[in-house]
Formats: sequence, C-alpha cells, structure tokens
Amino acid sequence: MPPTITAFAESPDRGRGLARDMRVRWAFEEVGQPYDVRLVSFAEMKQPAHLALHPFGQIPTYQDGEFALFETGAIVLHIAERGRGLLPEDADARARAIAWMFAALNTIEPSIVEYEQAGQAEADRSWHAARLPIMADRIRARLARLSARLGDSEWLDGAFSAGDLTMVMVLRRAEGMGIIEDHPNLSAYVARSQARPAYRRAFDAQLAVFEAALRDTGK
Ligand code: GTB
Repeated sequence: MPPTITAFAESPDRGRGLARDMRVRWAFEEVGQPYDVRLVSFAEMKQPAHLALHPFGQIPTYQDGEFALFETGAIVLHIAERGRGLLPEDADARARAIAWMFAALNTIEPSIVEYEQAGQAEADRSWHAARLPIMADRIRARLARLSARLGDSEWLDGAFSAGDLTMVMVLRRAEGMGIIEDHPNLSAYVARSQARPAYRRAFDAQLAVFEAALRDTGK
C-alpha cells in the first residue's frame, strides 16, 4: 500500500496549488513514490479521528501503515530521506539543503502568511491600511536577501533539492502581492521549478480534485 496523505475536499485555493498538500504531492512526484490521497472536509478535520493524526486539525497528514506524520516540512523531509533526488548524498550538502527548508518555513514564510492572513482577518480594522506597508516591507527585506543569495544560480545550493521545493512553494504564497516581481531572478526560479515534470504532475493532480468538486457541487 502506498502512503496516504490528506487534502482539502474543497480547497479554498480553487486548484491554484497553494494548499500545503501541493508540497507533499510534489515531493512524492520528485522521488517517484506513488501515493494515495484521502480528501477531508473542514468539519472532518476537527473530528477526533483526524485530530489523532493532526493535533491542530489541519491538512496535510501522512500515513504509511501504522506510521503517521503531520507538518509539511517534516513530511517532505521524510519523503526526501526515503527516496532519491531531493537530498544530496554528501552529508554537508544534505545539511545545507535541510537548512534551506528551515529557512523557507521559518524565515520567509511567516511574513508572507502574516500579510495574507491580515488581508482576511483584519481588513475591516481602522489600522489595517497602516499595517499593510509594514508587513510588505518585512517580506521585501527577506526576498531581497534571498534574491541576492540566489543570484544567477539555477538552485539555492547545487542541484535541485527539498530546500528548493519548499522555498518555491513558500514564494508561491506571495503571488499577487507584487513583491516577487521586484526580483526577476526569483520569478525565473519559481517558473523554472514549475516547469519540472514532477511539479506539473502534482499540480494537475490537485487541480483535478478541485475540478471534480466543482462538477459535484456546482460551486
Ligand atoms: N504548519 C502546517 C504545515 O505546514 O503542515 C500548516 C498546515 C496548514 O496551514 N494547513 C491548512 C489547513 O488545514 C491548509 S494549507 N487549514 C484549515 C484549518 O486550519 O482549519 C494553508 C492554505 C489554505 C488556503 C490557501 N488558499 O486558499 O490559497 C493556501 C494555503
């Protein structure tokens, strides 16, 4: 039996590949590991059966027999460690690739998610307009450093790795904020990643879920 992950039955990203199951799907595709997907509704995610897999009642989760994991970073790392193609053999290079995963999740993603969530949760507050440019500047500062480090390189550290996969998915969360576009090398880095056959397969698979839900519900 292949591992099973969970994903939104009706994803609010409307098939744009922004929900976090996309990161896990892409990792599976890069290492050539078949996987199954169990779709869950928002209500099911908060039920005891799902909470036993994910303490915060979120997607994605990962199950392989009796073994279960939550947190995309941990799941992608697990897939990368058991497959080939997402982590270098050399121990130092491997540690650096993992450092880029942490950098994506810990240094870049929080400011992007904060900006995105503020747009949803605080838009009606009097201070929202004043806070927006402050939050945007935080993202700008991080992406300027990331752009400088990437320079003309194809990937962040040698060959494509789980670090690039994670970073690209985090950068995609900033789409539409008008910030990545300040750095043509970052835009090209994201586009280069999206052209990878494994990315395309993962993207098409999650899009198919959205399109099927659309047909079923007519929403
Ligand atoms: N740190 C955890 C991880 O990386 O696994 C975060 C997991 C997480 O945020 N999961 C979200 C979730 O389950 C889905 S991906 N949310 C439901 C809940 O918390 O009740 C986040 C997401 C949602 C929607 C969009 N979108 O519409 O574009 C993008 C990303």
